[in-house]
Amino acid sequence: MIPVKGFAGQKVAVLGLGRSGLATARALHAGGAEPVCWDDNPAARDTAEGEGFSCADLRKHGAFDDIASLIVSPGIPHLYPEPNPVVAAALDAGVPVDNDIGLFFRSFAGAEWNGYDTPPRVIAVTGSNGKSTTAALIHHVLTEAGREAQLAGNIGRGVLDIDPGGDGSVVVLELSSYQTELARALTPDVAVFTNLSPDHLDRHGGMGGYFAAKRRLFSEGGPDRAIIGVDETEGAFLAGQLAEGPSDDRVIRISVARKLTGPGWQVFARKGFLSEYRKGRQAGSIDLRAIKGLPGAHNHQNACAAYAACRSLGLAPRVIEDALHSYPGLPHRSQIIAEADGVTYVNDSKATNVDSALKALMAFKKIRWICGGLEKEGGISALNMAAGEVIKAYVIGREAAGFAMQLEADAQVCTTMSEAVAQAMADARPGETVLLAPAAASFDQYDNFEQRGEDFATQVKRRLTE
Ligand code: UMA
Repeated sequence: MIPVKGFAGQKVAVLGLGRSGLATARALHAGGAEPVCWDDNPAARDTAEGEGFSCADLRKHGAFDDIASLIVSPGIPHLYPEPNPVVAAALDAGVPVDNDIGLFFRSFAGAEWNGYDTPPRVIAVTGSNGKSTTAALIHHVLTEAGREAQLAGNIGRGVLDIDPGGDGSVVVLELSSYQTELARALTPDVAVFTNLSPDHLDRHGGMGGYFAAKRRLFSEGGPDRAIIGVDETEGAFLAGQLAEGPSDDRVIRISVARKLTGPGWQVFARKGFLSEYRKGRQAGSIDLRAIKGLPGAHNHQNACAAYAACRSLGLAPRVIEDALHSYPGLPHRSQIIAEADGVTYVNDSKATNVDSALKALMAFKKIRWICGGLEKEGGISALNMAAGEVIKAYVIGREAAGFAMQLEADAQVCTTMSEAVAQAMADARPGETVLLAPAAASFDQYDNFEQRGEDFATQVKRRLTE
Protein backbone atom coordinates (compact mmCIF):
# COMPACT_ATOMS: atom_id res chain seq x y z
CA MET A 1 0.00 0.00 0.00
CA ILE A 2 1.07 3.60 -0.62
CA PRO A 3 0.19 5.67 2.48
CA VAL A 4 -1.32 8.98 1.36
CA LYS A 5 0.78 12.02 2.24
CA GLY A 6 -0.33 15.51 3.15
CA PHE A 7 -3.55 14.85 5.07
CA ALA A 8 -2.36 13.62 8.49
CA GLY A 9 -4.88 14.57 11.16
CA GLN A 10 -7.43 15.77 8.58
CA LYS A 11 -10.75 14.37 7.40
CA VAL A 12 -10.87 13.29 3.76
CA ALA A 13 -14.14 12.26 2.11
CA VAL A 14 -14.16 9.12 -0.06
CA LEU A 15 -17.01 8.71 -2.54
CA GLY A 16 -17.48 5.20 -3.96
CA LEU A 17 -16.38 2.12 -2.04
CA GLY A 18 -15.48 -0.34 -4.78
CA ARG A 19 -11.96 -1.40 -5.69
CA SER A 20 -10.46 2.07 -5.93
CA GLY A 21 -12.49 3.59 -3.08
CA LEU A 22 -11.65 0.96 -0.48
CA ALA A 23 -7.95 1.00 -1.42
CA THR A 24 -8.07 4.81 -1.07
CA ALA A 25 -9.70 4.67 2.38
CA ARG A 26 -7.03 2.21 3.56
CA ALA A 27 -4.19 4.32 2.16
CA LEU A 28 -5.58 7.53 3.68
CA HIS A 29 -5.84 5.82 7.06
CA ALA A 30 -2.27 4.52 6.74
CA GLY A 31 -1.11 8.10 6.05
CA GLY A 32 -2.75 9.38 9.25
CA ALA A 33 -5.88 10.89 7.71
CA GLU A 34 -9.44 10.12 8.79
CA PRO A 35 -11.48 8.86 5.83
CA VAL A 36 -15.19 9.75 5.84
CA CYS A 37 -16.83 7.36 3.40
CA TRP A 38 -19.98 7.30 1.29
CA ASP A 39 -21.40 5.05 -1.40
CA ASP A 40 -24.89 5.31 -2.88
CA ASN A 41 -25.21 1.54 -2.40
CA PRO A 42 -25.92 0.55 1.26
CA ALA A 43 -24.21 -2.85 0.79
CA ALA A 44 -20.93 -1.13 -0.14
CA ARG A 45 -21.22 1.09 2.96
CA ASP A 46 -21.72 -2.05 5.10
CA THR A 47 -18.52 -3.55 3.69
CA ALA A 48 -16.55 -0.38 4.49
CA GLU A 49 -18.00 -0.19 8.00
CA GLY A 50 -17.08 -3.86 8.43
CA GLU A 51 -13.48 -2.79 7.84
CA GLY A 52 -13.79 -0.14 10.54
CA PHE A 53 -14.32 2.93 8.32
CA SER A 54 -17.00 5.43 9.25
CA CYS A 55 -19.64 6.43 6.71
CA ALA A 56 -21.60 9.69 6.63
CA ASP A 57 -24.21 11.01 4.23
CA LEU A 58 -22.12 13.56 2.35
CA ARG A 59 -25.16 14.92 0.52
CA LYS A 60 -26.41 16.57 3.75
CA HIS A 61 -26.07 20.31 4.35
CA GLY A 62 -22.79 21.11 6.12
CA ALA A 63 -21.30 17.67 5.44
CA PHE A 64 -18.15 19.27 3.94
CA ASP A 65 -17.59 21.82 6.73
CA ASP A 66 -14.49 20.09 8.12
CA ILE A 67 -13.40 18.02 5.09
CA ALA A 68 -10.03 18.75 3.43
CA SER A 69 -10.69 17.01 0.10
CA LEU A 70 -13.14 14.71 -1.70
CA ILE A 71 -11.75 11.62 -3.45
CA VAL A 72 -14.10 10.26 -6.12
CA SER A 73 -14.15 6.77 -7.70
CA PRO A 74 -13.77 6.71 -11.50
CA GLY A 75 -17.20 5.18 -12.21
CA ILE A 76 -19.01 8.07 -10.49
CA PRO A 77 -19.79 11.10 -12.68
CA HIS A 78 -17.95 14.24 -11.53
CA LEU A 79 -18.96 16.56 -14.40
CA TYR A 80 -21.08 15.05 -17.21
CA PRO A 81 -23.85 14.08 -17.70
CA GLU A 82 -24.09 15.79 -14.29
CA PRO A 83 -22.02 15.63 -11.10
CA ASN A 84 -23.06 13.10 -8.48
CA PRO A 85 -24.83 15.08 -5.65
CA VAL A 86 -21.87 14.50 -3.32
CA VAL A 87 -19.47 15.98 -5.86
CA ALA A 88 -21.84 18.90 -6.37
CA ALA A 89 -21.91 19.47 -2.59
CA ALA A 90 -18.08 19.50 -2.41
CA LEU A 91 -17.87 21.95 -5.31
CA ASP A 92 -20.45 24.17 -3.59
CA ALA A 93 -18.40 24.12 -0.39
CA GLY A 94 -15.18 24.91 -2.30
CA VAL A 95 -13.59 21.61 -1.24
CA PRO A 96 -10.97 20.29 -3.71
CA VAL A 97 -12.11 17.21 -5.67
CA ASP A 98 -9.46 14.64 -6.59
CA ASN A 99 -9.10 10.90 -7.15
CA ASP A 100 -6.81 8.04 -6.16
CA ILE A 101 -4.52 8.76 -9.13
CA GLY A 102 -3.90 12.33 -7.91
CA LEU A 103 -3.20 11.00 -4.39
CA PHE A 104 -0.83 8.38 -5.82
CA PHE A 105 1.30 10.92 -7.69
CA ARG A 106 1.62 13.15 -4.62
CA SER A 107 2.44 10.22 -2.31
CA PHE A 108 4.55 7.74 -4.27
CA ALA A 109 8.06 9.24 -3.82
CA GLY A 110 9.59 8.35 -0.46
CA ALA A 111 12.58 9.63 1.56
CA GLU A 112 14.20 6.18 1.08
CA TRP A 113 14.60 7.00 -2.62
CA ASN A 114 17.59 9.18 -1.67
CA GLY A 115 19.50 5.97 -1.00
CA TYR A 116 18.52 4.33 -4.30
CA ASP A 117 20.83 4.05 -7.33
CA THR A 118 17.84 4.35 -9.69
CA PRO A 119 14.64 6.00 -8.46
CA PRO A 120 11.41 4.14 -9.26
CA ARG A 121 9.74 5.11 -12.54
CA VAL A 122 6.07 5.36 -13.43
CA ILE A 123 4.81 4.47 -16.91
CA ALA A 124 1.18 5.51 -17.52
CA VAL A 125 -0.82 4.18 -20.46
CA THR A 126 -4.00 5.74 -21.82
CA GLY A 127 -5.97 5.59 -25.09
CA SER A 128 -9.31 4.22 -26.28
CA ASN A 129 -8.29 0.69 -27.20
CA GLY A 130 -5.40 -1.56 -26.28
CA LYS A 131 -4.40 0.19 -23.08
CA SER A 132 -4.88 -2.92 -20.92
CA THR A 133 -2.86 -5.08 -23.31
CA THR A 134 -0.15 -2.43 -23.71
CA ALA A 135 0.16 -1.95 -19.94
CA ALA A 136 0.16 -5.71 -19.28
CA LEU A 137 2.72 -6.22 -22.05
CA ILE A 138 5.09 -3.57 -20.63
CA HIS A 139 4.74 -5.17 -17.21
CA HIS A 140 5.42 -8.63 -18.66
CA VAL A 141 8.51 -7.52 -20.61
CA LEU A 142 9.98 -5.71 -17.60
CA THR A 143 9.38 -8.68 -15.34
CA GLU A 144 10.90 -11.10 -17.87
CA ALA A 145 13.89 -8.77 -18.13
CA GLY A 146 14.42 -9.08 -14.39
CA ARG A 147 13.12 -5.61 -13.45
CA GLU A 148 10.86 -5.28 -10.39
CA ALA A 149 7.51 -4.11 -11.81
CA GLN A 150 3.94 -3.61 -10.57
CA LEU A 151 0.76 -3.19 -12.62
CA ALA A 152 -2.30 -1.20 -11.43
CA GLY A 153 -5.02 1.30 -12.37
CA ASN A 154 -7.94 0.72 -14.70
CA ILE A 155 -6.70 -2.84 -15.25
CA GLY A 156 -8.39 -3.84 -11.98
CA ARG A 157 -6.11 -2.91 -9.07
CA GLY A 158 -6.45 0.41 -7.23
CA VAL A 159 -3.21 2.39 -7.62
CA LEU A 160 -2.86 3.01 -3.87
CA ASP A 161 -2.99 -0.74 -3.30
CA ILE A 162 0.52 -1.37 -4.71
CA ASP A 163 3.73 -1.68 -2.67
CA PRO A 164 6.15 1.24 -2.30
CA GLY A 165 8.71 1.29 -5.13
CA GLY A 166 12.07 -0.42 -4.64
CA ASP A 167 15.44 0.61 -6.10
CA GLY A 168 15.17 0.55 -9.92
CA SER A 169 11.54 -0.63 -9.87
CA VAL A 170 8.80 0.40 -12.29
CA VAL A 171 5.07 0.98 -11.81
CA VAL A 172 2.92 0.51 -14.91
CA LEU A 173 -0.49 2.21 -14.70
CA GLU A 174 -3.40 1.80 -17.08
CA LEU A 175 -5.40 5.03 -16.85
CA SER A 176 -8.90 5.63 -18.20
CA SER A 177 -10.25 9.01 -19.29
CA TYR A 178 -12.36 9.06 -16.11
CA GLN A 179 -9.15 8.85 -14.10
CA THR A 180 -7.01 11.32 -16.07
CA GLU A 181 -9.77 13.93 -16.21
CA LEU A 182 -10.04 14.33 -12.43
CA ALA A 183 -6.53 13.70 -11.05
CA ARG A 184 -4.99 16.86 -9.55
CA ALA A 185 -1.47 15.49 -10.02
CA LEU A 186 -0.42 13.49 -13.11
CA THR A 187 3.33 13.22 -13.39
CA PRO A 188 4.41 9.92 -14.97
CA ASP A 189 8.01 9.54 -16.22
CA VAL A 190 6.80 7.87 -19.41
CA ALA A 191 3.29 8.36 -20.83
CA VAL A 192 1.67 6.36 -23.61
CA PHE A 193 -1.32 7.35 -25.79
CA THR A 194 -2.32 4.32 -27.85
CA ASN A 195 -5.12 5.64 -30.09
CA LEU A 196 -8.44 7.47 -30.00
CA SER A 197 -11.95 6.46 -31.05
CA PRO A 198 -15.31 7.54 -29.57
CA ASP A 199 -16.09 6.03 -26.14
CA HIS A 200 -17.62 7.24 -22.85
CA LEU A 201 -18.80 10.41 -24.64
CA ASP A 202 -21.66 10.95 -22.16
CA ARG A 203 -19.07 11.32 -19.37
CA HIS A 204 -16.98 13.88 -21.25
CA GLY A 205 -19.55 16.04 -23.00
CA GLY A 206 -18.50 14.72 -26.43
CA MET A 207 -15.36 13.84 -28.35
CA GLY A 208 -13.50 17.09 -27.57
CA GLY A 209 -13.96 16.56 -23.83
CA TYR A 210 -12.89 12.92 -24.16
CA PHE A 211 -9.64 13.84 -25.95
CA ALA A 212 -9.00 16.69 -23.48
CA ALA A 213 -9.34 14.22 -20.59
CA LYS A 214 -6.69 11.92 -22.09
CA ARG A 215 -4.37 14.80 -23.02
CA ARG A 216 -4.08 15.84 -19.39
CA LEU A 217 -1.62 12.95 -18.94
CA PHE A 218 0.86 14.92 -21.06
CA SER A 219 0.20 18.41 -19.76
CA GLU A 220 1.61 18.98 -16.28
CA GLY A 221 5.20 19.72 -17.24
CA GLY A 222 5.04 16.70 -19.51
CA PRO A 223 6.53 13.23 -19.03
CA ASP A 224 10.25 12.72 -19.84
CA ARG A 225 9.14 10.54 -22.72
CA ALA A 226 5.79 10.60 -24.56
CA ILE A 227 4.86 7.61 -26.72
CA ILE A 228 2.06 8.57 -29.08
CA GLY A 229 0.00 6.59 -31.61
CA VAL A 230 -0.19 8.99 -34.57
CA ASP A 231 -2.64 7.07 -36.79
CA GLU A 232 -5.53 9.37 -35.80
CA THR A 233 -5.59 13.14 -36.18
CA GLU A 234 -5.72 13.62 -32.41
CA GLY A 235 -2.54 11.59 -31.82
CA ALA A 236 -0.69 13.36 -34.64
CA PHE A 237 -1.77 16.70 -33.15
CA LEU A 238 -0.67 15.71 -29.64
CA ALA A 239 2.76 14.49 -30.85
CA GLY A 240 3.21 17.72 -32.83
CA GLN A 241 2.26 19.82 -29.83
CA LEU A 242 4.69 18.05 -27.47
CA ALA A 243 7.75 17.92 -29.76
CA GLU A 244 10.09 20.89 -30.30
CA GLY A 245 10.74 19.68 -33.85
CA PRO A 246 11.01 16.56 -36.04
CA SER A 247 14.20 15.33 -34.34
CA ASP A 248 12.98 15.81 -30.75
CA ASP A 249 13.26 12.28 -29.39
CA ARG A 250 11.33 12.97 -26.18
CA VAL A 251 8.35 11.99 -28.34
CA ILE A 252 8.28 8.46 -29.79
CA ARG A 253 5.73 8.19 -32.59
CA ILE A 254 3.89 4.89 -33.16
CA SER A 255 2.05 3.74 -36.29
CA VAL A 256 0.51 0.62 -37.79
CA ALA A 257 -0.61 2.56 -40.88
CA ARG A 258 2.66 3.82 -42.35
CA LYS A 259 6.45 3.75 -42.25
CA LEU A 260 7.96 6.34 -39.93
CA THR A 261 11.63 6.92 -40.71
CA GLY A 262 12.19 10.61 -39.85
CA PRO A 263 15.04 12.14 -37.83
CA GLY A 264 13.26 11.60 -34.47
CA TRP A 265 12.41 8.35 -32.68
CA GLN A 266 9.64 6.12 -33.98
CA VAL A 267 8.32 2.56 -33.91
CA PHE A 268 5.96 1.20 -36.54
CA ALA A 269 4.55 -2.15 -37.68
CA ARG A 270 3.91 -3.06 -41.32
CA LYS A 271 3.01 -6.44 -42.77
CA GLY A 272 3.64 -8.05 -39.39
CA PHE A 273 7.13 -6.57 -38.85
CA LEU A 274 7.92 -4.09 -36.09
CA SER A 275 10.66 -1.57 -36.89
CA GLU A 276 12.35 0.99 -34.70
CA TYR A 277 13.94 4.01 -36.37
CA ARG A 278 16.01 6.59 -34.54
CA LYS A 279 17.80 9.53 -36.17
CA GLY A 280 16.80 8.15 -39.58
CA ARG A 281 18.42 4.71 -39.02
CA GLN A 282 16.89 1.37 -38.18
CA ALA A 283 17.65 0.44 -34.56
CA GLY A 284 15.53 -2.71 -34.16
CA SER A 285 13.21 -5.13 -35.96
CA ILE A 286 10.89 -7.94 -34.79
CA ASP A 287 8.77 -10.43 -36.75
CA LEU A 288 5.45 -10.07 -34.89
CA ARG A 289 3.73 -12.72 -37.01
CA ALA A 290 5.49 -15.40 -34.99
CA ILE A 291 4.07 -14.11 -31.69
CA LYS A 292 0.92 -16.07 -30.88
CA GLY A 293 -0.28 -13.92 -27.99
CA LEU A 294 -0.49 -10.77 -30.17
CA PRO A 295 -2.58 -11.48 -33.30
CA GLY A 296 -3.76 -8.70 -35.62
CA ALA A 297 -2.86 -5.10 -36.41
CA HIS A 298 -4.45 -3.80 -33.21
CA ASN A 299 -2.13 -6.00 -31.16
CA HIS A 300 0.81 -4.95 -33.30
CA GLN A 301 0.04 -1.37 -32.29
CA ASN A 302 0.08 -2.48 -28.64
CA ALA A 303 3.40 -4.25 -29.25
CA CYS A 304 4.89 -1.08 -30.80
CA ALA A 305 3.81 1.05 -27.84
CA ALA A 306 5.07 -1.48 -25.27
CA TYR A 307 8.36 -1.88 -27.19
CA ALA A 308 8.85 1.90 -27.22
CA ALA A 309 8.10 2.19 -23.49
CA CYS A 310 10.62 -0.55 -22.66
CA ARG A 311 13.24 0.93 -25.03
CA SER A 312 12.82 4.28 -23.31
CA LEU A 313 13.81 2.56 -20.05
CA GLY A 314 16.95 1.24 -21.75
CA LEU A 315 15.98 -2.39 -22.49
CA ALA A 316 17.70 -3.95 -25.52
CA PRO A 317 15.57 -4.89 -28.59
CA ARG A 318 16.52 -8.56 -28.25
CA VAL A 319 15.44 -8.73 -24.60
CA ILE A 320 12.07 -7.20 -25.52
CA GLU A 321 11.61 -9.59 -28.45
CA ASP A 322 12.23 -12.66 -26.27
CA ALA A 323 9.70 -11.44 -23.70
CA LEU A 324 7.03 -10.69 -26.33
CA HIS A 325 7.15 -14.36 -27.33
CA SER A 326 6.20 -15.51 -23.83
CA TYR A 327 3.35 -12.98 -23.37
CA PRO A 328 0.35 -15.09 -22.31
CA GLY A 329 -2.34 -12.55 -23.34
CA LEU A 330 -5.12 -11.13 -21.19
CA PRO A 331 -8.29 -13.10 -20.57
CA HIS A 332 -11.16 -12.27 -22.97
CA ARG A 333 -8.92 -10.32 -25.39
CA SER A 334 -7.97 -12.29 -28.52
CA GLN A 335 -7.31 -15.13 -26.09
CA ILE A 336 -6.68 -18.51 -27.67
CA ILE A 337 -8.55 -20.85 -25.33
CA ALA A 338 -8.18 -24.13 -27.28
CA GLU A 339 -6.79 -25.68 -30.46
CA ALA A 340 -8.24 -29.00 -31.55
CA ASP A 341 -8.50 -30.88 -34.87
CA GLY A 342 -6.95 -27.92 -36.68
CA VAL A 343 -9.57 -25.49 -35.35
CA THR A 344 -8.52 -22.53 -33.17
CA TYR A 345 -10.95 -21.21 -30.53
CA VAL A 346 -10.57 -17.53 -29.62
CA ASN A 347 -12.29 -15.64 -26.79
CA ASP A 348 -12.56 -11.89 -27.47
CA SER A 349 -15.56 -11.25 -25.22
CA LYS A 350 -14.01 -7.81 -24.44
CA ALA A 351 -15.04 -6.80 -27.99
CA THR A 352 -18.14 -5.09 -26.62
CA ASN A 353 -18.38 -2.55 -29.45
CA VAL A 354 -18.23 -2.57 -33.23
CA ASP A 355 -14.74 -1.05 -33.41
CA SER A 356 -13.08 -3.69 -31.24
CA ALA A 357 -15.00 -6.56 -32.89
CA LEU A 358 -13.82 -5.34 -36.31
CA LYS A 359 -10.22 -5.41 -35.09
CA ALA A 360 -10.67 -9.00 -33.90
CA LEU A 361 -12.29 -10.01 -37.20
CA MET A 362 -9.36 -8.53 -39.10
CA ALA A 363 -6.84 -10.41 -36.96
CA PHE A 364 -8.01 -13.88 -38.04
CA LYS A 365 -8.98 -15.71 -41.26
CA LYS A 366 -11.74 -18.24 -42.09
CA ILE A 367 -13.87 -17.24 -39.13
CA ARG A 368 -16.92 -18.90 -37.60
CA TRP A 369 -18.07 -15.85 -35.70
CA ILE A 370 -20.13 -15.86 -32.51
CA CYS A 371 -21.60 -12.38 -32.09
CA GLY A 372 -24.59 -10.46 -30.75
CA GLY A 373 -25.92 -9.14 -27.45
CA LEU A 374 -27.04 -5.70 -26.41
CA GLU A 375 -26.44 -3.41 -29.39
CA LYS A 376 -24.68 -0.09 -28.75
CA GLU A 377 -25.42 3.34 -30.23
CA GLY A 378 -24.50 3.80 -33.89
CA GLY A 379 -25.69 0.40 -35.21
CA ILE A 380 -23.62 -2.52 -36.42
CA SER A 381 -23.51 -1.99 -40.20
CA ALA A 382 -19.76 -1.14 -40.04
CA LEU A 383 -19.13 -4.80 -39.16
CA ASN A 384 -19.89 -5.70 -42.77
CA MET A 385 -16.47 -4.27 -43.72
CA ALA A 386 -15.01 -7.54 -42.43
CA ALA A 387 -17.69 -9.83 -43.93
CA GLY A 388 -15.08 -11.30 -46.32
CA GLU A 389 -13.29 -13.10 -43.47
CA VAL A 390 -16.49 -14.58 -42.03
CA ILE A 391 -17.65 -18.00 -43.22
CA LYS A 392 -20.72 -17.84 -41.03
CA ALA A 393 -22.07 -15.86 -38.07
CA TYR A 394 -23.77 -17.55 -35.09
CA VAL A 395 -25.84 -14.86 -33.40
CA ILE A 396 -26.58 -14.82 -29.67
CA GLY A 397 -28.56 -12.41 -27.48
CA ARG A 398 -32.17 -11.61 -26.75
CA GLU A 399 -32.40 -9.59 -29.97
CA ALA A 400 -30.45 -12.13 -32.05
CA ALA A 401 -32.86 -12.10 -35.00
CA GLY A 402 -32.65 -8.31 -35.40
CA PHE A 403 -28.86 -8.42 -35.08
CA ALA A 404 -28.54 -11.23 -37.66
CA MET A 405 -30.69 -9.36 -40.19
CA GLN A 406 -28.17 -6.50 -40.32
CA LEU A 407 -25.24 -8.78 -41.22
CA GLU A 408 -24.16 -9.41 -44.81
CA ALA A 409 -22.44 -12.69 -43.87
CA ASP A 410 -24.42 -15.94 -43.76
CA ALA A 411 -25.97 -15.77 -40.27
CA GLN A 412 -27.78 -18.26 -38.05
CA VAL A 413 -29.92 -17.12 -35.12
CA CYS A 414 -28.75 -19.19 -32.13
CA THR A 415 -29.81 -16.93 -29.22
CA THR A 416 -27.86 -18.86 -26.54
CA MET A 417 -24.10 -19.37 -26.23
CA SER A 418 -24.63 -23.09 -25.87
CA GLU A 419 -26.45 -23.31 -29.23
CA ALA A 420 -23.93 -21.02 -30.96
CA VAL A 421 -20.92 -23.00 -29.73
CA ALA A 422 -22.55 -26.33 -30.65
CA GLN A 423 -23.37 -25.15 -34.19
CA ALA A 424 -20.01 -23.46 -34.81
CA MET A 425 -18.10 -26.53 -33.59
CA ALA A 426 -20.20 -28.88 -35.71
CA ASP A 427 -19.52 -26.75 -38.80
CA ALA A 428 -15.83 -25.92 -38.24
CA ARG A 429 -13.19 -27.47 -40.53
CA PRO A 430 -9.38 -27.65 -40.05
CA GLY A 431 -7.72 -24.26 -40.61
CA GLU A 432 -10.74 -22.32 -39.38
CA THR A 433 -11.17 -20.15 -36.27
CA VAL A 434 -14.20 -20.10 -33.98
CA LEU A 435 -14.16 -16.52 -32.67
CA LEU A 436 -16.31 -14.97 -29.95
CA ALA A 437 -16.25 -11.22 -30.72
CA PRO A 438 -19.78 -10.06 -29.84
CA ALA A 439 -19.68 -6.38 -30.99
CA ALA A 440 -22.27 -5.79 -28.28
CA ALA A 441 -22.63 -5.48 -24.52
CA SER A 442 -23.40 -8.62 -22.54
CA PHE A 443 -25.99 -7.30 -20.09
CA ASP A 444 -29.02 -8.87 -21.82
CA GLN A 445 -27.74 -12.34 -20.88
CA TYR A 446 -24.77 -11.93 -18.51
CA ASP A 447 -23.57 -9.75 -15.59
CA ASN A 448 -20.50 -8.64 -17.55
CA PHE A 449 -18.26 -9.50 -20.50
CA GLU A 450 -16.02 -11.67 -18.31
CA GLN A 451 -18.94 -13.98 -17.47
CA ARG A 452 -19.84 -14.21 -21.18
CA GLY A 453 -16.24 -15.11 -22.10
CA GLU A 454 -16.09 -17.72 -19.36
CA ASP A 455 -19.34 -19.27 -20.59
CA PHE A 456 -17.86 -19.51 -24.11
CA ALA A 457 -14.63 -21.11 -22.84
CA THR A 458 -16.52 -23.57 -20.62
CA GLN A 459 -18.85 -24.63 -23.45
CA VAL A 460 -15.96 -25.14 -25.88
CA LYS A 461 -13.84 -27.11 -23.42
CA ARG A 462 -16.75 -29.27 -22.31
CA ARG A 463 -17.62 -30.22 -25.88
CA LEU A 464 -13.98 -30.93 -26.72
CA THR A 465 -13.74 -33.44 -23.88
CA GLU A 466 -17.13 -35.09 -24.51
N1 UMA B 1 -21.30 4.30 -7.02
C1 UMA B 1 -21.97 5.29 -6.32
N2 UMA B 1 -22.68 6.20 -7.03
C2 UMA B 1 -22.74 6.20 -8.40
C3 UMA B 1 -22.05 5.18 -9.11
C4 UMA B 1 -21.31 4.24 -8.37
O1 UMA B 1 -21.92 5.34 -5.09
O2 UMA B 1 -23.39 7.07 -8.99
C5 UMA B 1 -20.53 3.30 -6.26
C6 UMA B 1 -20.98 1.87 -6.50
O3 UMA B 1 -22.06 1.54 -5.68
C7 UMA B 1 -19.72 1.07 -6.20
C8 UMA B 1 -18.60 2.05 -6.48
O4 UMA B 1 -19.17 3.34 -6.68
O5 UMA B 1 -19.65 0.63 -4.86
C9 UMA B 1 -17.91 1.60 -7.74
O6 UMA B 1 -16.95 2.52 -8.15
P1 UMA B 1 -16.34 2.36 -9.61
O7 UMA B 1 -17.43 2.16 -10.61
O8 UMA B 1 -15.41 3.50 -9.83
O9 UMA B 1 -15.60 0.95 -9.53
P2 UMA B 1 -14.27 0.42 -8.82
O10 UMA B 1 -14.57 -0.93 -8.30
O11 UMA B 1 -13.69 1.41 -7.85
O12 UMA B 1 -13.35 0.25 -10.10
C10 UMA B 1 -12.63 1.37 -10.62
C11 UMA B 1 -12.72 1.31 -12.15
N3 UMA B 1 -14.13 1.36 -12.56
C12 UMA B 1 -14.57 2.24 -13.49
O13 UMA B 1 -13.86 3.06 -14.01
C13 UMA B 1 -16.01 2.18 -13.86
C14 UMA B 1 -12.09 0.03 -12.65
O14 UMA B 1 -12.06 0.05 -14.09
C15 UMA B 1 -10.66 -0.06 -12.11
O15 UMA B 1 -10.11 -1.30 -12.52
C16 UMA B 1 -10.65 0.03 -10.59
O16 UMA B 1 -11.28 1.28 -10.20
C17 UMA B 1 -9.25 0.04 -9.98
O17 UMA B 1 -8.52 1.18 -10.38
C18 UMA B 1 -13.01 -0.84 -14.73
C19 UMA B 1 -13.74 -0.14 -15.86
O18 UMA B 1 -14.81 -0.60 -16.24
C20 UMA B 1 -12.27 -2.03 -15.33
N4 UMA B 1 -13.18 0.92 -16.45
C21 UMA B 1 -13.79 1.60 -17.59
C22 UMA B 1 -13.39 0.93 -18.89
O19 UMA B 1 -12.35 0.25 -18.93
O20 UMA B 1 -14.09 1.15 -19.90
C23 UMA B 1 -13.32 3.06 -17.62
